Amino acid sequence: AQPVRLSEYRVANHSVTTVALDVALDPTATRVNARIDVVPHPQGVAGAPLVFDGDDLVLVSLSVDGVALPPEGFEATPERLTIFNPPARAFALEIETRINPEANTQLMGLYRSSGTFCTQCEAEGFRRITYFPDRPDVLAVYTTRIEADRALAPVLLGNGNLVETGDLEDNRHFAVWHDPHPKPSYLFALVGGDLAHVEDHFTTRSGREVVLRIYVEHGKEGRCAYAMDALKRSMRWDEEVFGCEYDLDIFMIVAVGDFNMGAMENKGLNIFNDKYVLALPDTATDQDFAQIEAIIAHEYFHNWTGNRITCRDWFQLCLKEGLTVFRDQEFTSDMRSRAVKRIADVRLLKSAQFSEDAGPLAHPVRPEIYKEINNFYTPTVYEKGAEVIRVLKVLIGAEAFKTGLDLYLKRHDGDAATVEDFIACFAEASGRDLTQFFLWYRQSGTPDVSVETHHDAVEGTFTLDIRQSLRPTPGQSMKEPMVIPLAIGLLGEDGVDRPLLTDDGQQVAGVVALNAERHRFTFSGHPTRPVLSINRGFSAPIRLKTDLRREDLAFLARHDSDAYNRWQAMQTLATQYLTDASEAVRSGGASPAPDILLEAMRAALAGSEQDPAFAAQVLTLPSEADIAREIGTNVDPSAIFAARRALRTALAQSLGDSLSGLIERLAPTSSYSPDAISAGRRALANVALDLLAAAGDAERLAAVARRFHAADNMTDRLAALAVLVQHQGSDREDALATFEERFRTDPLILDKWLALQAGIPEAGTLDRVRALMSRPGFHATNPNRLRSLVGSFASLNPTQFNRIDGQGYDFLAEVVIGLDTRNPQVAARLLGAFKSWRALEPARRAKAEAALKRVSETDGLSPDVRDIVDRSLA
Ligand code: HT7
Ligand code: ZN
Repeated sequence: AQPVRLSEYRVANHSVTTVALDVALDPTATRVNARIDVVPHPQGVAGAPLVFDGDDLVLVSLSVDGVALPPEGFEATPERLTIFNPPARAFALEIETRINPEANTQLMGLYRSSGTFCTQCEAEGFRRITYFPDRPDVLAVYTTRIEADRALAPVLLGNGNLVETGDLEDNRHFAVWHDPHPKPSYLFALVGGDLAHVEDHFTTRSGREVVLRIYVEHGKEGRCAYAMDALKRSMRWDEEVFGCEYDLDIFMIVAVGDFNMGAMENKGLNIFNDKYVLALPDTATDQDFAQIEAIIAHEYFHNWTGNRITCRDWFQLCLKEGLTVFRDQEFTSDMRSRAVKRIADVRLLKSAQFSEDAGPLAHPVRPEIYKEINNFYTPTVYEKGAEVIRVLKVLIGAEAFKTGLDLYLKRHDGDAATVEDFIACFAEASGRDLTQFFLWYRQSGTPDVSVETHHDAVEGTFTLDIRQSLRPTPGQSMKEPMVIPLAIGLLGEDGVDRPLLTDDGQQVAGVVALNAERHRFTFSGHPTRPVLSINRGFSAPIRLKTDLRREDLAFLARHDSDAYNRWQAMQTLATQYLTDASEAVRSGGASPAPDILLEAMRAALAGSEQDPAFAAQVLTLPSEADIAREIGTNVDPSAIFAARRALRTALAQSLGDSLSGLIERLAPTSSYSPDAISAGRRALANVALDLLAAAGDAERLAAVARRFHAADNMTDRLAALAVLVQHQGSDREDALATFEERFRTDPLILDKWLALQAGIPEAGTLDRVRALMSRPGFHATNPNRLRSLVGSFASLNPTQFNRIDGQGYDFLAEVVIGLDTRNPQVAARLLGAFKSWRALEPARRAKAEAALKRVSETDGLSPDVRDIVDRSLA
């Protein structure tokens, strides 16, 4: 495939004002009649042929203004419709195509999920329904008429408001939906099937009565209450915080079981992976509840940031995704704990995005070239895209940020906008030149920032010498210094923040901004050495190195007024210890003593009941992947695992009594509720349980098994099972069998069971995963099943995916090759698990490279997998 370049953007030669679709649903031969009102674009090339996109389409008929086009007047291939001499005025194009939803295993365009007809059009799926200028800057008003056999599809849903329904001959019926808001084709959706629904209502602040409906498989209606409540809270919050009001008479969510991603924000008709809708205490964990709340909010918030204001082209993807992630993060912070949310977001950013930025798949938040757009729905576009907006907020201040955002929402309503349009609003609101800030969108890679401190007791000054650098990344060998705001504090011996005074005695706010490679900041009024707290709240997405001593980190973990940095200090302390210990395992040297870390953990444990959700984060050690990222090169996953296991054992031995006491005190006194406070208590108890069992003591494991059997909710049941599966010789097989038996008819719940087994850090796991793949109930084409089993194995089980014999890599390559012909999007995502292969030690690196080459040498790869494998090997 030829690359697409941002620099080559041109307006479409033909735009579209209205679309009337008439879709007669049939499992294998759906007929689509599209009447498309076309106008030559005033800025397009006059007299240019009309070229519409297609993908796997069969043309049945074609006419212009009601007159069939002669065969010499056009060319129709499955991928393109070209009309050689279209009228130089507005005209109506009528196109009939025939498609086969049943055979659509890519899950893009119109397909069937457990018998339900549904669509997925982002990014380029509409062209699999009809020929169209399938690009986000072509905005049109859509009317959709859907007809189907009533028994097959009693429910027929489309975008916008329902305007007509009726019966037809032969037990068929129809529905007509009209969406008055001009939209790009990627926001088109329709659904037809035999679905149940739950209904509620919302009155907007200007008095619009909105019907809310969630459609699910029959029998699942009882699992929708939490999602519905999250939707209503999202609608209210968006009005209150961003001034965004809903704009149709109905808002619908449809949950389906076969879905390539999490959910999709189609106008008025969101389609969701059922994993992110269905939840009851007995079927969903606290984490599932939190994710459902966040994803419902995210998709709803797209109604303004994405739908009312859409993207000019796919290079601008972060404009809707980064901003909408920023908005959903703010929502969760308001609904739950801001500090805990920040920690969770930074954990995700570091694990998913920093690793992407450090490897062969690194790309800017706004890419400038792509071959397959589906491969750019990445942590960089989403999570770093949100982070960059947070940097902007810190830089210009909350007030100017709000003014800028209000301006953006007003000025660009109805537009297909660019990142430049967005930033211009903040430049105007703040009166600042944001040219250098724009580098956050253009330069890939994570900035390295190093801080050296110097205390002069005689002068009473404390000096920070700060340096920034940015490593080369694919396609970008030279980098420019970025603007980096660092929130800081200086703590006295009493643990209290001292005033920040410059060397001439002026008090400054708590942020210093870098804009050059080196900076020196001197603070006065420090006869004794203060302890530096820097990058508070993770004010910039950077990799930070400081000269803080371990004692300083332990001090910050106890006293920092910034909760995020209290957590970060403990993480840094543990990461430093674990990187040293991993090196010791590798070299056969003596492991360092973990005394300071043990003491810091003991102190954290002592105060943990004041804020259990926060303490649960503090007591969670860095993951193996976190340590690998810190080590950076020549990584040996087995050594990391051994070092981490030894530390966990030491913690279990040293803190055992305190951990058991804590678990007892946190025992629930009332029935399960998914609220954040109760979830925080469960999280802390389960972190303590996991640590306590780490030494593998038989009695403690037996207690975990009892907890598993006694659990009255999925959070505690799964947490206990997760502990058991990590320990050979425990009751794990028995517990796994009990779980399977109890939930065997519920694939979504069995996904959790699959994921836990895929994560077992033992040599037998690969065989176990293979065996699980071939059990009768495992549908190897369903994305949720694949992600739970294969995705978890490749991404969450470092020792087994990175087996020294290379069999973990071979397995993934084999799955990807097999899946690619059916579902390239999911195959390409799974292949992304190789993203850190170059950081491995030589033996594993060679095996990983061989597996990637095997994929690369496979004939007939999809553009999706070809793109990932080529970039991975480049
Ligand atoms: N905007 C959506 C992203 C998306 C997607 C969703 C489902 C299947 C395929 C997809 N391709 C792109 C979801 C979101 O970010 O809100
Ligand atoms: Zn989104």
